Amino acid sequence: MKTYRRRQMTASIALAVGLAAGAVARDKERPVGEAEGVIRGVDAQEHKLMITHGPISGGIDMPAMTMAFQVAPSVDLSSLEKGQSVKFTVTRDDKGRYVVTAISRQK
Ligand SMILES: [Cu+2]
Repeated sequence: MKTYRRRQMTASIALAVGLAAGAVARDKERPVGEAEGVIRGVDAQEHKLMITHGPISGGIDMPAMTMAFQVAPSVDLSSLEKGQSVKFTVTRDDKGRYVVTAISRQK
């Protein structure tokens, strides 16, 4: 009985590790970068942000510039406004467009 239970547990852990590895593998397919910037414009209609950003580090290599980003539907834009300093995470969608997936306000 004891052995049986342990085997069950091992199987569960193996499954959990397998799932986690799968998630990491999927993430690796999409490059992820991080940068700081300043909001230049908020387009709530199109769910886009114009950001003057510093160099993007991580899996996305981009020098500092001002550009428009698509923003993931899960990100709330209501607390962001022009002039706000932010830190954000960006990835690329299936069409290669840059998409902000997380953003936080800096003081
Ligand atoms: Cu850019």
